[in-house]
Amino acid sequence: MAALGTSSCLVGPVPFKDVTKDHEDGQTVVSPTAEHADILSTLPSIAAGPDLQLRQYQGVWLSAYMVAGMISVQRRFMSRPGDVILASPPKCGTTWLKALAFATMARTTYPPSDADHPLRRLNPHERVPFMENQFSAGQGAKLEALPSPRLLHTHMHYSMLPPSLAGCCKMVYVCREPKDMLVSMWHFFKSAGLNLPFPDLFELACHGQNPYGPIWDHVLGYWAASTARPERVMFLRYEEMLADPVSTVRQLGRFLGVPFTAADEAAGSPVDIAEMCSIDALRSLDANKTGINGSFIKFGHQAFFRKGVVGDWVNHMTPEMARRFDAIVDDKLRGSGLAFTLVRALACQEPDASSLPACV
Ligand code: PAP
Repeated sequence: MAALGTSSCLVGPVPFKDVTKDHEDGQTVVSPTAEHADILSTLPSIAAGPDLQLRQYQGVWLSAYMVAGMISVQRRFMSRPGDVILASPPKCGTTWLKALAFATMARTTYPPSDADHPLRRLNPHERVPFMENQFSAGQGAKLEALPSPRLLHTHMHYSMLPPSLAGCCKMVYVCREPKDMLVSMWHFFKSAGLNLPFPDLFELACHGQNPYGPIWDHVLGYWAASTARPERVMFLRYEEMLADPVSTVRQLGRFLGVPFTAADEAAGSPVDIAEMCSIDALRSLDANKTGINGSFIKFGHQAFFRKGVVGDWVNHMTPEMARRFDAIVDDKLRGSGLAFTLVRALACQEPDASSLPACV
């Protein structure tokens, strides 16, 4: 592990867990759910199964716990020049993107060949903090402890971001074919013991009421931002990443201002990073086989590494369900220039990079 001393002399990104453990102060903080109880009590609410109540905040369906964290992000998060924000709807490749972006940005301090690379000893979520979750847990101030450039993550819709963040940070967004996202979400909740039958989750999603939904609003917000300001917002798709992870690593390097040099290429650096971050490599690590993530709902680290394929929805939806959901999504995306049409054809096939033109 790199020597950590005081965080002020570090150059980021550094693993969040390495820094914050020096800043544990045992202080009791007011829970954001209590702090924002007046707002929470006024929000429309629905039950997503017996175990999960969702509130509608700024048009988005969320647990009260997450709403509280997002309000705190909106009011308190101080962005800094150089911050890099990874953004995504849930279950669309966040964990993988965290691993790839960290390994790419920090490769001078932590070469992929390093046996003690943070990726080999920490779960990706312990390296790159989930902002609203930190705030929900009353620990938003810990983000201040991270040296610049900070690498942070959010599931917030683009429209919810504090203006300072949307205005000055580089953002990398990843989305995924929505049916696969839903299936992944269902398995994830199930792994934590939540009772949410798949048909119920599906029905909620058709009405835009799944957790973090409507999914189309999430995707369209970042899509519009990336087309308006491509130098600020990079738009990735999980299926494209799967088809060619090495190209994704190179793209990330260019976008984040740390392009791979000819010497890096000769040394195999992009290939090494892609291999180190592959689902098989990550899921085989002790750090990802054991441990718990999450404060409100607790998820085992292993639950973040399930199948990692395109088209698993065919094992959970009837053709009629798929047609209905596709039609809803197509209708919402119409005219935006973004579609999931080609990705759908890849159901349960190994994706082929040549068959996936960008964002069609
Ligand atoms: P999060 O939003 O809770 O952080 P996220 O990481 O976005 O979850 O999504 C998890 C999905 O990414 C899982 O998909 P599945 O359920 O369809 O299998 C998980 O398997 C997949 N995943 C995790 N790591 C990788 C990886 N290195 N390569 C490819 N897919 C991955």
